[in-house]
Amino acid sequence: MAELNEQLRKLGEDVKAEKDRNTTLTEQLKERDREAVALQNAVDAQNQTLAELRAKLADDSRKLAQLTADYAGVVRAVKEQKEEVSGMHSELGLLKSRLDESKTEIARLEKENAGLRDRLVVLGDINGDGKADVSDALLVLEKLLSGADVAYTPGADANRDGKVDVGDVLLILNKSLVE
Ligand SMILES: [Ca+2]
Ligand SMILES: [Ca+2]
Repeated sequence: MAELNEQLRKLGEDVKAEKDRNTTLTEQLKERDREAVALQNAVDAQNQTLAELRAKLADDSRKLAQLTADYAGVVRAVKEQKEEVSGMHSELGLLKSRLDESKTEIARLEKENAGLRDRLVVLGDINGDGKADVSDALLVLEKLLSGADVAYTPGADANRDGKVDVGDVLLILNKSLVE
């Protein structure tokens, strides 16, 4: 009977020990669950951060693409402006040489024109009949004697000394006598 009691007591101890072990295991399992939840939360947070980073990267990529396109545009514009400046430069050179040619041509024409004018003016012809004779000499003389200012005309300045005076009258007379 004592032996049976002893066996029962041992069995009771074993059961208690097994219960304790189960309790410990349950606690450990609960702890594992808490850890798993915390881990899952950490993973979720990491995924959130990762998603934000990916979005930022995509945004930065778009900005970079835009900047690259803008830069390419600026490079093209500068190149075009350089070509434009170069074109304007050569056009300017062309215009300058044309201007020089025009100046030369104008000088030549003015000289030619002066020559033509000289040929048109019959020296000593005051009344405009195309020849210098006594009547012209008398006209100049009259004006000189009247004391009036004698207006300078290329025709009246027969000796071409820049003024109209008696010297021109004499020359006109001489010419009219010779012709
Ligand atoms: Ca005349
Ligand atoms: Ca004169």
